[in-house]
Amino acid sequence: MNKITNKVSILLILAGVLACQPKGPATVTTSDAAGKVYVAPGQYDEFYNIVSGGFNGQIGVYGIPSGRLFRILPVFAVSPESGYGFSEETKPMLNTSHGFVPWDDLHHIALSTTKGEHDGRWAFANGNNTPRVARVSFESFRTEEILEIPNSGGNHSSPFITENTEYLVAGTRFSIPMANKDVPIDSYKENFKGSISFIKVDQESGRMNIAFQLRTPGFNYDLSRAGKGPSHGWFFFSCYNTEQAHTLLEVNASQRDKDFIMAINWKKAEEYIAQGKGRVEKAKYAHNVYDEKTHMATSTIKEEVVVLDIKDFPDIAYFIPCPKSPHGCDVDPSGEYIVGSGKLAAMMPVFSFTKLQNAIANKTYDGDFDGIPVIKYEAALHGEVKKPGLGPLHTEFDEKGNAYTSFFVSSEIVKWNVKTLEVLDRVPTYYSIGHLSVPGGPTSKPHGKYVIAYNKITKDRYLPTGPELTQSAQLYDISGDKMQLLLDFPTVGEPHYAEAIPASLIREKSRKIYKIEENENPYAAKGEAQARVERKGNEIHVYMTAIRSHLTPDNIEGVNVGDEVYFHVTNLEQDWDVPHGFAIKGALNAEILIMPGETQTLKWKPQQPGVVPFYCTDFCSALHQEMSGYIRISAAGVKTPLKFSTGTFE
Ligand code: K7E
Ligand code: CUA
Repeated sequence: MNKITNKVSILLILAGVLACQPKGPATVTTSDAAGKVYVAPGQYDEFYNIVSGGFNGQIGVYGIPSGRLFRILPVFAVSPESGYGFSEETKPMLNTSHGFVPWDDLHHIALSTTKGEHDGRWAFANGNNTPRVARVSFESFRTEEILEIPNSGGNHSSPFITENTEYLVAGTRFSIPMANKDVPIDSYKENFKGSISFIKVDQESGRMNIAFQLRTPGFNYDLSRAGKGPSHGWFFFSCYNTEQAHTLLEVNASQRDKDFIMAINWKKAEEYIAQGKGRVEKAKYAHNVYDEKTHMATSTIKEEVVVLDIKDFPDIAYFIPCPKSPHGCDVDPSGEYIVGSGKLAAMMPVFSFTKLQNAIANKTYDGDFDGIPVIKYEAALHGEVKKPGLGPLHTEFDEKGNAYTSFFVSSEIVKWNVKTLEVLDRVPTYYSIGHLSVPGGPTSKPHGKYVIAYNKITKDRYLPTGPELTQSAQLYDISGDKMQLLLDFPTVGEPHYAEAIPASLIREKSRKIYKIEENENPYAAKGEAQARVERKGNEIHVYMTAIRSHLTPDNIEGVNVGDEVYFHVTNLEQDWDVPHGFAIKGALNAEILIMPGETQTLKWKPQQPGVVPFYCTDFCSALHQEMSGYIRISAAGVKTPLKFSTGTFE
């Protein structure tokens, strides 16, 4: 195809965005559908839905089938609600080699698995913009760890996990010159490289560290899935821009008829690393860990990574041709089939792992790219799904051998059989679906029952709220032959990937309190007797306690303009669901919300003399409005004696 006709065909497909949208809003009124999503007051949902928030840098936790939002978990975003990223204890979580980065773009969720099945231990998520991965605990529903990824130009093909959560991968979306090399942009072909990090996960603690990085050819790495069952030991990555364009990618990265799926034999890579064949390179990246005992995060800057260049190790990597800028690259529950979703392709190829292995054994190659063998398309192909829809993005699977693919352009979910490749059903989405999720869909044992669509456009589905409308999800019943729309529910941020997991795997272990006797925060006051105020030069440390319904101390004097005041607030409660908050006028950060048994610290710099009130922000008891105090601020140099008390009153 020449450049012009190719351009035209792209425009035609893009025009389809308008042409193919379902006309008018579809409504669900049957009591049948309503009954299927109704969770009566006091009843629990069957699934947790762990949903990425995209550009809000957070994770939303919803109930399925009700669609109710339970919590927003800050991950790569500061949260004025909880004080995450504002309290002294949590600031280090957002440290990077660039300094404090309070925001990121969170696209993908990976729930930990054992033997390919959900185990309810952790959720992992990527930061797309300043490359990072995070681990969230399903005990505390908090971000416990963030690891920065060096040599990456945008952490999009991440995080995807192996069967037993041995590794998660972090592949760069944009290729870049490594080691911050200053080169002309038009030297892309020569100087720009890709990079895939393999992050080892400690099975006890969940702690992550970069075991090794693969240096790969310079193009864009979009998405990935690990093999499972027979294909355990392999990873598959969708690659686009194999044209290696560095400008107007819209056109220039859509030239080739086929891009690639990159198949990586990570067990082989692991062997080479064990044999010491990796090369140690300098790289600067932050590793941030939240300690449950001290209630404090620490940030460590690391200096090195071990690198394997895939072109020097011929049996690590293979390219499988895949039509037209593939986005999703999904592996079915059996581990035999790999689905490529070319955004601009009119069909979807399904590759066979067995055939891929045969092709490698017989060297059924179609030349090479940068020294990496290119497998003959037909040799790895199980078959093509014909005329499935327009703009395929992502595929999930049920427990019955069916696949569900999202189509952005034709705005629909299409159900098809993985073995026969026959299209079985299609339903419209409102509108322009991105990711989709079947509970357990990426695991070896899908839980099935529902498919949830995460849509990019909601116009006319909800009450308007100005130029910006809510993002949304839609829930479909997939228990029968035909998919049935049950529910629309708004989501916070822009949802990309999400996973749903049976509530039974998480519910029981959810943490209720932090035991006060186990609190190892060095600034804790573990009883009112320990509450005090200490001056250290111009630092004032207030060791404060909170219990219904007073703060100790609640009268403080002897602080001057120019001092830095640290309020270390310990919540002495040992009851579930009794947090206390702390806020003070003029603070340049936020409040802190302290869980039972926990200590958190808010820093405050008084700017002017006077008496300033502080108070609890969480309505904790009938006398919550009484839970307050005063701090007296004297002008710089005025010698007001340091004094603190609670309950002294004439
Ligand atoms: Cu939204 Cu996974 Cu970043 Cu597709 S990606 S939609
Ligand atoms: Cu404590 Cu309100």
